[in-house]
Amino acid sequence: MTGIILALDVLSTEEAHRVVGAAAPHVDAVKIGYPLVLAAGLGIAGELATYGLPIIADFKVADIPNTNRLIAEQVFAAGCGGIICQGFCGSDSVCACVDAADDADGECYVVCEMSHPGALEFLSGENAEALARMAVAAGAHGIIAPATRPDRVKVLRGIVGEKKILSPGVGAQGGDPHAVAPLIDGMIVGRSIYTSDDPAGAAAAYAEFRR
Ligand code: NUP
Repeated sequence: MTGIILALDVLSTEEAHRVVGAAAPHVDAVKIGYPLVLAAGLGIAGELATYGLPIIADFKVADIPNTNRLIAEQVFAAGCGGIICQGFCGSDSVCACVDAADDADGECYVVCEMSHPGALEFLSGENAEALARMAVAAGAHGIIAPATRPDRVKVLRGIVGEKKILSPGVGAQGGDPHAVAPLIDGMIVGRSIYTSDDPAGAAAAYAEFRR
């Protein structure tokens, strides 16, 4: 069983409020990223926080440690409770995000294996497993692993133990929520909720996976 994290990749403040206003009772957190923040500004994080749900910033931060820290500090100051960073820049870059998260009583999640087909070129297999080991050593609060490959989530779970696993890829990307739900802590769902004419109903359809 898992929580539902709404991936809010809509392109305006109005649309963001419309979808979150409808879906909020049926989800456990909201994930924002470049599409919405570039369209609406980072201030949207504070606005959405008023719905009472944790806001996770999916900026897949991937820079040198100093720049990562500056980015993460902005994210937490804006009202986010979590940040997603890439791991492939190395443990010092990840630690910069983890430290900023700890300072803000927030959480940092490290992308280990991505959900799309192209991830199999670089961001899977042994590379993903090394990233997961590093995320644990860096003190990250959790990792991102693909709902499109439950077998890989199982392998990564064996590495990260009790750390949280947030998993995108059900719905529009074709992942089976029943297969992945028992393996994860957060199911990230975007298009199948926010493109629906009835975002509340679409979010409620995932109720069986909430704990
Ligand atoms: O590996 C990843 N796959 C992925 O889809 C890592 C991610 N952070 N995401 C994000 O999850 C993606 O950017 C989008 O915001 C969300 C999935 O949305 P959807 O495919 O359910 O619409």
